[in-house]
Amino acid sequence: MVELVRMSAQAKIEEILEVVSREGAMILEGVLAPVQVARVLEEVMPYVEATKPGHDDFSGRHTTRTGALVARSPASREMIMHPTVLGVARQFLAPWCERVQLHLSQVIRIRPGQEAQLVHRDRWAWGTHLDRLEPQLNTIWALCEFREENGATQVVPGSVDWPDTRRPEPGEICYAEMDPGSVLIYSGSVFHGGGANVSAGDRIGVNMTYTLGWLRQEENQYLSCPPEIARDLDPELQDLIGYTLGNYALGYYTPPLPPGEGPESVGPEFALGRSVEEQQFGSEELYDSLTEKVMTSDSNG
Ligand SMILES: O=C(O)CCC(=O)C(=O)O
Ligand SMILES: [Fe+2]
Repeated sequence: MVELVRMSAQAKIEEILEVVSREGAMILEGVLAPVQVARVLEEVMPYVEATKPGHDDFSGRHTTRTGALVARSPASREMIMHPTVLGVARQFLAPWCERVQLHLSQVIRIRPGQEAQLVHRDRWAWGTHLDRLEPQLNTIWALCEFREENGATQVVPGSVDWPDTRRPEPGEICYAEMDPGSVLIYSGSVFHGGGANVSAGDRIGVNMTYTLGWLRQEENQYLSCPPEIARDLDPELQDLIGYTLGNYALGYYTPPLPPGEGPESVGPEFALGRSVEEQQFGSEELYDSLTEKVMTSDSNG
């Protein structure tokens, strides 16, 4: 029988990375205290209750998906910024980028009667264009008990190297059963999907995912968390949702003001009232990192 590796919240980032790289997924137990879980639920449930179910089989006709969590839920920001989880995301993605960004924030509520979701790879958000790199590191935080009966996430450990066309046999699938406050950590390459809910209650989890700073985000953070809201966030979270350059020449803008009244080509931090030196492109650090890479034969394959 296949099983997911489990570790306590005290596990080291390197230990978690080793398992996620090999198996594609693992469970970190007891990361949030019951009081934190209660705070997240209190903040998000009014939005969740008002959310209509999906319109197709993939999003789930008995599943609700509620986003913009950075803007809506201060408690959920602590999940995104959790030192171990964010540390895993940063290190997992580091070989393929200079900066990491939030890809999406979403409460997924699987309601009674929901059938199992198609087992898939989250990296298919970009189609099948990306090859030879890991574009994504994902989490699903349990806000209630996750059991096979109520739709605990189906996961296929070890499926990271499978061809896109392969589908798992029932015996290759296991279920991310966990208690509230635990978190499933999985890569964009592992096959997984929401489970069927044959119980009488809702399964409520929070999907927070991270991606390379140079890829398009699944949830458009500039619209879900516009500058007037983002300007009051912790600067590290501002950077993480995308209000910084993704690389030396990636993501600058020009405030469209009358002649001479604003700067030319600044980083998005400027839109949040953060002082940025007037600059055409990014920092010296990003320039140096880029020039070093293009000068070495390694990165040119
Ligand atoms: O809710 C879950 O357990 C997983 C959902 C999922 O994999 C997805 O919607 O991409
Ligand atoms: Fe998924």
